[in-house]
Amino acid sequence: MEPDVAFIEKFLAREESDALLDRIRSESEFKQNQINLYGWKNVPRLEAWYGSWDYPYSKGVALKAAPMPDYLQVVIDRIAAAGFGAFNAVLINRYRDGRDYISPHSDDNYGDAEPTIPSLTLGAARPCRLAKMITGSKLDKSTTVEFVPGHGDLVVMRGRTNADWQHWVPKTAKPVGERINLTFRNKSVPET
Ligand SMILES: O=C(O)CCC(=O)C(=O)O
Repeated sequence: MEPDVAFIEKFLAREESDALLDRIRSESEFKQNQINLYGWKNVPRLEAWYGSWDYPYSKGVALKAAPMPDYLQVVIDRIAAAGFGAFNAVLINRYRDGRDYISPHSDDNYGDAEPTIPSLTLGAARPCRLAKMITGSKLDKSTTVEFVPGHGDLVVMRGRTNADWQHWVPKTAKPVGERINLTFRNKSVPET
Protein backbone atom coordinates (compact mmCIF):
# COMPACT_ATOMS: atom_id res chain seq x y z
CA MET A 1 0.00 0.00 0.00
CA GLU A 2 1.59 3.24 -1.14
CA PRO A 3 0.32 6.82 -1.09
CA ASP A 4 -0.02 8.62 -4.42
CA VAL A 5 2.99 10.90 -4.10
CA ALA A 6 5.24 12.32 -6.81
CA PHE A 7 8.83 13.12 -5.80
CA ILE A 8 10.53 15.57 -8.16
CA GLU A 9 14.18 15.82 -7.30
CA LYS A 10 15.74 19.20 -8.08
CA PHE A 11 12.44 20.75 -9.17
CA LEU A 12 14.36 24.00 -8.69
CA ALA A 13 18.02 24.09 -9.71
CA ARG A 14 20.64 24.74 -7.04
CA GLU A 15 21.06 28.44 -7.88
CA GLU A 16 17.29 29.02 -8.00
CA SER A 17 16.82 27.27 -4.67
CA ASP A 18 19.64 29.30 -3.08
CA ALA A 19 18.15 32.57 -4.37
CA LEU A 20 14.64 31.68 -3.20
CA LEU A 21 15.92 30.66 0.24
CA ASP A 22 17.75 34.00 0.55
CA ARG A 23 14.63 35.96 -0.39
CA ILE A 24 12.43 34.02 2.03
CA ARG A 25 14.93 34.38 4.86
CA SER A 26 15.33 38.10 4.36
CA GLU A 27 11.81 39.13 3.30
CA SER A 28 9.12 36.70 4.44
CA GLU A 29 7.37 37.64 7.65
CA PHE A 30 7.54 34.67 9.97
CA LYS A 31 5.39 34.49 13.06
CA GLN A 32 5.39 32.40 16.18
CA ASN A 33 1.75 31.26 16.12
CA GLN A 34 -0.09 29.56 18.93
CA ILE A 35 -2.70 26.82 19.03
CA ASN A 36 -5.24 26.11 21.70
CA LEU A 37 -4.65 22.55 22.86
CA TYR A 38 -5.65 22.42 26.51
CA GLY A 39 -4.32 25.99 26.78
CA TRP A 40 -2.46 28.19 24.31
CA LYS A 41 0.91 26.82 23.20
CA ASN A 42 3.54 27.94 20.73
CA VAL A 43 3.57 25.78 17.60
CA PRO A 44 7.00 24.13 17.27
CA ARG A 45 8.08 26.06 14.15
CA LEU A 46 7.68 29.52 12.61
CA GLU A 47 5.13 30.23 9.87
CA ALA A 48 4.42 32.75 7.14
CA TRP A 49 1.19 32.89 5.11
CA TYR A 50 0.62 34.54 1.74
CA GLY A 51 -2.65 34.48 -0.19
CA SER A 52 -5.78 36.46 -0.87
CA TRP A 53 -7.74 34.68 1.89
CA ASP A 54 -7.35 34.13 5.61
CA TYR A 55 -5.98 30.72 6.57
CA PRO A 56 -8.22 29.12 9.24
CA TYR A 57 -5.75 28.04 11.87
CA SER A 58 -6.95 27.02 15.29
CA LYS A 59 -10.21 27.58 17.13
CA GLY A 60 -11.09 31.02 15.87
CA VAL A 61 -7.53 32.02 14.93
CA ALA A 62 -6.72 32.74 11.29
CA LEU A 63 -3.52 33.76 9.56
CA LYS A 64 -4.37 37.00 7.81
CA ALA A 65 -4.42 37.28 4.03
CA ALA A 66 -1.30 38.96 2.61
CA PRO A 67 -0.36 39.83 -0.98
CA MET A 68 1.67 37.19 -2.81
CA PRO A 69 5.30 38.34 -3.15
CA ASP A 70 6.83 38.10 -6.64
CA TYR A 71 9.45 35.54 -5.52
CA LEU A 72 6.64 33.15 -4.49
CA GLN A 73 4.41 33.85 -7.49
CA VAL A 74 7.29 32.67 -9.70
CA VAL A 75 7.22 29.29 -7.93
CA ILE A 76 3.42 29.06 -8.24
CA ASP A 77 3.81 29.69 -11.98
CA ARG A 78 6.50 27.00 -12.26
CA ILE A 79 4.25 24.48 -10.50
CA ALA A 80 1.37 25.31 -12.86
CA ALA A 81 3.72 25.01 -15.88
CA ALA A 82 4.81 21.57 -14.61
CA GLY A 83 1.13 20.49 -14.74
CA PHE A 84 0.41 20.27 -11.02
CA GLY A 85 -2.39 22.85 -11.13
CA ALA A 86 -3.21 26.39 -10.04
CA PHE A 87 -2.54 27.68 -6.52
CA ASN A 88 -3.37 30.98 -4.86
CA ALA A 89 -1.81 30.69 -1.41
CA VAL A 90 1.40 29.49 0.23
CA LEU A 91 2.09 28.39 3.79
CA ILE A 92 5.78 28.56 4.69
CA ASN A 93 7.01 26.48 7.62
CA ARG A 94 10.40 27.32 9.09
CA TYR A 95 11.99 24.50 11.11
CA ARG A 96 14.86 26.26 12.84
CA ASP A 97 16.55 23.05 13.98
CA GLY A 98 15.72 19.46 14.93
CA ARG A 99 13.54 20.59 17.84
CA ASP A 100 11.02 22.09 15.42
CA TYR A 101 8.53 19.67 13.86
CA ILE A 102 4.99 19.20 12.59
CA SER A 103 2.70 16.52 14.07
CA PRO A 104 0.68 14.05 11.97
CA HIS A 105 -2.18 15.78 10.19
CA SER A 106 -4.07 16.07 6.92
CA ASP A 107 -4.32 19.40 5.17
CA ASP A 108 -7.58 21.20 4.53
CA ASN A 109 -9.04 20.05 1.23
CA TYR A 110 -10.96 23.26 0.43
CA GLY A 111 -13.87 21.24 -0.90
CA ASP A 112 -11.76 19.02 -3.19
CA ALA A 113 -11.90 15.34 -2.10
CA GLU A 114 -8.69 14.65 -4.02
CA PRO A 115 -6.58 17.79 -3.72
CA THR A 116 -3.14 18.04 -5.29
CA ILE A 117 -0.79 19.51 -2.66
CA PRO A 118 2.75 20.39 -3.76
CA SER A 119 5.38 20.90 -1.09
CA LEU A 120 8.78 22.43 -1.82
CA THR A 121 11.76 22.01 0.50
CA LEU A 122 14.65 24.46 0.88
CA GLY A 123 17.67 24.20 3.14
CA ALA A 124 18.30 21.12 5.26
CA ALA A 125 16.82 17.71 4.40
CA ARG A 126 14.54 16.23 7.07
CA PRO A 127 12.57 12.96 6.89
CA CYS A 128 8.87 13.46 6.06
CA ARG A 129 6.59 10.54 6.85
CA LEU A 130 3.13 9.44 5.80
CA ALA A 131 0.92 6.77 7.36
CA LYS A 132 -2.57 5.60 6.47
CA MET A 133 -5.43 6.56 8.76
CA ILE A 134 -7.44 3.79 10.35
CA THR A 135 -10.11 6.09 11.74
CA GLY A 136 -10.10 9.81 12.41
CA SER A 137 -6.68 10.51 13.86
CA LYS A 138 -5.61 6.89 14.47
CA LEU A 139 -2.78 5.83 12.17
CA ASP A 140 -1.70 2.42 10.93
CA LYS A 141 2.00 2.89 11.64
CA SER A 142 2.84 -0.31 9.68
CA THR A 143 2.04 1.62 6.48
CA THR A 144 4.59 4.38 7.23
CA VAL A 145 6.58 5.59 4.24
CA GLU A 146 9.38 8.12 4.39
CA PHE A 147 10.62 10.75 1.94
CA VAL A 148 13.69 12.85 2.56
CA PRO A 149 13.30 15.88 0.28
CA GLY A 150 16.35 18.08 0.05
CA HIS A 151 17.07 21.61 -1.19
CA GLY A 152 14.89 22.29 -4.26
CA ASP A 153 12.97 18.98 -4.18
CA LEU A 154 9.19 18.95 -4.69
CA VAL A 155 6.87 16.38 -3.10
CA VAL A 156 3.31 16.32 -4.50
CA MET A 157 0.45 14.58 -2.67
CA ARG A 158 -2.29 13.55 -5.09
CA GLY A 159 -5.52 11.55 -5.36
CA ARG A 160 -6.71 10.09 -2.05
CA THR A 161 -3.41 10.74 -0.24
CA ASN A 162 -4.60 13.72 1.79
CA ALA A 163 -7.96 12.07 2.56
CA ASP A 164 -6.61 8.65 3.59
CA TRP A 165 -3.13 9.43 4.95
CA GLN A 166 -1.58 11.81 7.44
CA HIS A 167 1.87 13.35 7.07
CA TRP A 168 4.39 14.76 9.52
CA VAL A 169 7.99 15.87 10.05
CA PRO A 170 9.28 14.36 13.33
CA LYS A 171 11.61 16.14 15.68
CA THR A 172 15.14 14.81 15.82
CA ALA A 173 18.05 14.90 18.24
CA LYS A 174 20.48 14.72 15.31
CA PRO A 175 22.21 17.98 14.43
CA VAL A 176 20.27 19.43 11.50
CA GLY A 177 20.27 22.85 9.88
CA GLU A 178 17.30 25.07 9.15
CA ARG A 179 14.66 23.65 6.82
CA ILE A 180 12.08 25.77 5.06
CA ASN A 181 9.03 24.17 3.47
CA LEU A 182 6.40 25.74 1.23
CA THR A 183 3.01 24.08 0.74
CA PHE A 184 0.74 25.44 -1.95
CA ARG A 185 -2.98 25.78 -1.40
CA ASN A 186 -5.92 26.65 -3.58
CA LYS A 187 -9.29 27.98 -2.54
CA SER A 188 -11.74 29.82 -4.75
CA VAL A 189 -12.46 33.23 -3.33
CA PRO A 190 -15.22 35.56 -4.54
CA GLU A 191 -13.99 38.45 -6.71
CA THR A 192 -14.04 41.74 -4.85
O1 LIG B 1 7.28 20.59 6.17
C1 LIG B 1 6.71 19.73 5.53
O2 LIG B 1 7.29 18.97 4.75
C2 LIG B 1 5.22 19.52 5.69
C3 LIG B 1 4.44 20.78 5.94
C4 LIG B 1 3.02 20.49 6.21
O3 LIG B 1 2.67 19.37 6.52
C5 LIG B 1 1.98 21.51 6.11
O4 LIG B 1 2.28 22.68 5.86
O5 LIG B 1 0.80 21.16 6.29
